Amino acid sequence: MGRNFRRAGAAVLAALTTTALVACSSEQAPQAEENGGGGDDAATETISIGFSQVGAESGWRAANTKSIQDTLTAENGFDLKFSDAQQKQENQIQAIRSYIQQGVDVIAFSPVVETGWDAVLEEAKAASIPVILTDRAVDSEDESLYESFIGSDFVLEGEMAGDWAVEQYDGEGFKAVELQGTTGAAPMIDRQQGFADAIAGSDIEMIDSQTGNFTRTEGKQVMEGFLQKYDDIDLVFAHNDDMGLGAIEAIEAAGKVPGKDIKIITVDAVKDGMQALADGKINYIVECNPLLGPDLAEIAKKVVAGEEVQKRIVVEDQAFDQEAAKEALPDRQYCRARRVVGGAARRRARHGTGRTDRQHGTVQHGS
Ligand code: GYE
Repeated sequence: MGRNFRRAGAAVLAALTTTALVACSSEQAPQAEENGGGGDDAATETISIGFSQVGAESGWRAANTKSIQDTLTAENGFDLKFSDAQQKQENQIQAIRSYIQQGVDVIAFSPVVETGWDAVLEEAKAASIPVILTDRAVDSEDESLYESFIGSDFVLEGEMAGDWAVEQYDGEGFKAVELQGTTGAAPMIDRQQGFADAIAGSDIEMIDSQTGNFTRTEGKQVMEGFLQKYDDIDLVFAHNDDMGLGAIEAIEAAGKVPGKDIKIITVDAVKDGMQALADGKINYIVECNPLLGPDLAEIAKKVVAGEEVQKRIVVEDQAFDQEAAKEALPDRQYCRARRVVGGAARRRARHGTGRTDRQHGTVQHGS
């Protein structure tokens, strides 16, 4: 249902005009300029916001946490209460309940898994506290339980990874394995689906798939198991860079050359992943932008002001091969202009353009 919602939401948004936003790196978030400024703006009242983060499982998560903490500052008009759920849904539910009790103005969270949120979201609704989802989706059928969902299109990310695999390797009878993200998490479910859809019809065969929980350690362990079980793996699709980096260690320990004997495709494009790509140990990375703080700040302000907000804000991602990674690396700080656009419009645009346009299209990295 979560995915159905995302599709439906995307269709609704297809009519919306593309909005250009600037998501600049942590040192200077756009909200600071728009809202921090003078301080004598009588309309500016501090917004208390409770944020329940998934955990600290990956480089992506660290960048996401930093973006939120750097943006939702007192200077920008926020009183941020932040908690780390250590990848446990019960911790998130507890944190949300405590924010309800404290009577915060807004609750935001990145749901570790898709299912099981209705009860606590209904409690927030009963207390008239608006909820904003960031990064990951919930599968609630009642869309009135939250105001907006800000995050990437994970199905599309999986498709972009799979499309590239097919372009590069179809016809070679490749055997692939998959390192999945956290079981039941939206990016795990969607990236798996997108990749599977993209390779269907090619001769790339997915021979095994297991969760590495989005961490480097577990990615390494799962890859070690795969390497013991199969001696003919050609390709790894890891649902994030960290698991791909763990897989590199396992492959090297097994006396094989990552990026050559065994090709690796990952998602995220955090700095360590990009370095491994530039070094030729990873072959391709689909980006997932973690800088959601500015969008969250903007939506929270609008919600508190009683303004209408978009139900679905899709963050646009690009992808990198080795050359692109080398170019982007020197000054890569996740600072760039990016566009926020309804998913369906984007999907249409994507199908109307080639891979090159998609890769180097409207989004720019660097500086
Ligand atoms: O890809 C992974 C992180 O939810 C998009 O979570 C996020 C994912 C990201 O642990 O590295």
